[in-house]
Amino acid sequence: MRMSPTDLADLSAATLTYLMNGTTPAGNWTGLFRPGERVRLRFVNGAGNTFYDVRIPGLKMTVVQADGVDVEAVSVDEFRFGPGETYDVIVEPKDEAYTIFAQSMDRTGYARGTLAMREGVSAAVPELDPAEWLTMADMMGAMGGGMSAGSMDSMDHGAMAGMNHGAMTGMSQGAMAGMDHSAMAMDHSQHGMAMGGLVTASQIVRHARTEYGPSTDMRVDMPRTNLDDPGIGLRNNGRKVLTLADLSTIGGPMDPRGAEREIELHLTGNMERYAWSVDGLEFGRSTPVHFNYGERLRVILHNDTMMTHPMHLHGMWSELETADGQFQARRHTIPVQPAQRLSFLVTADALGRWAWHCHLLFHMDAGMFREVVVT
Ligand SMILES: [Cu+2]
Repeated sequence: MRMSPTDLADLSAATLTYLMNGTTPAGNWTGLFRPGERVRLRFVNGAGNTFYDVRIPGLKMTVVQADGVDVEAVSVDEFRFGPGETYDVIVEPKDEAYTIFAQSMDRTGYARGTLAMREGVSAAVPELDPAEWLTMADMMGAMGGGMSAGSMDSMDHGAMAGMNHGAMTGMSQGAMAGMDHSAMAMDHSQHGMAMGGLVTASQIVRHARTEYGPSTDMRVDMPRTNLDDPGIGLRNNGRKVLTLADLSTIGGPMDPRGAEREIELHLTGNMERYAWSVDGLEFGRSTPVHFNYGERLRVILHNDTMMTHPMHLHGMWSELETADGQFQARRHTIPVQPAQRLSFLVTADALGRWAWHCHLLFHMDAGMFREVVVT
């Protein structure tokens, strides 16, 4: 947990200018529509390293495709997407102009354009939402969803020496209700509270270097498995925000077979070193993952970090399922949230060597990348 709860993105607007179709917010890219038209907008996150939260104030967006695959229509006010992800939405504009607003996940800036009946008109541009700090659920998974402030009093304050109590005020109080005291038993001999000021807990075990190596500084032993969390900064904003649980690919899975085999991989990192890896191994130290040609397999991704990683498997579809194995959606890029564990089925129908990586390119470049070989 050696990570700041405000560490929401690798790069901010201090470094980046956010663009829509290559145009700055001031440049105001404008798409035209005729009165009465229904308009299909294809949003492609072509950023190198930025998650965007997209909305068009005044318009409902009906999501009809994810990653180019038809889904059951779902009406939302907003969606979050990471590099590589694609959403198609249908809107029915009635006013003269609407702002297409895509704020970065860390709330330091935005890309912006206009949907208008004619050139030269624009609508109000919203303020950036306040940045929310990562919560217990983001950092500790399932157990993080159950802490109460009162329970904090019963903890050994000695173990909390050095903790920045001010940091607690930034945490979600809702997320702290109903903590299981038994689960909170802390191994005081192991946890040093060296990080930026939040409580530690039993299910985050910092493994010895001999076990996980210098590329991994934390592990989540009780991950979240629900798919209906819109993510940090979007949970209680009064808008209907798309989640993975809302996606249902029309026609169901491409292959009716259940999984014949399972592969589990952990998404790992070390925030102090800025290291990103899979199972604690950067690409350069890893060996390929092997799929048997023609097999149907379940891939389990377990995020041991506090960032969301849009995981992109080349060559074959990733068919996302719920925690109890119900088919959800066919994707080529699946965002895995902090402390989340999810799974998808793959039919290994493409012989050869394929890339599989986090689509945040700084993470990919640092080593959160594996080769898949299908033979
Ligand atoms: Cu990543």
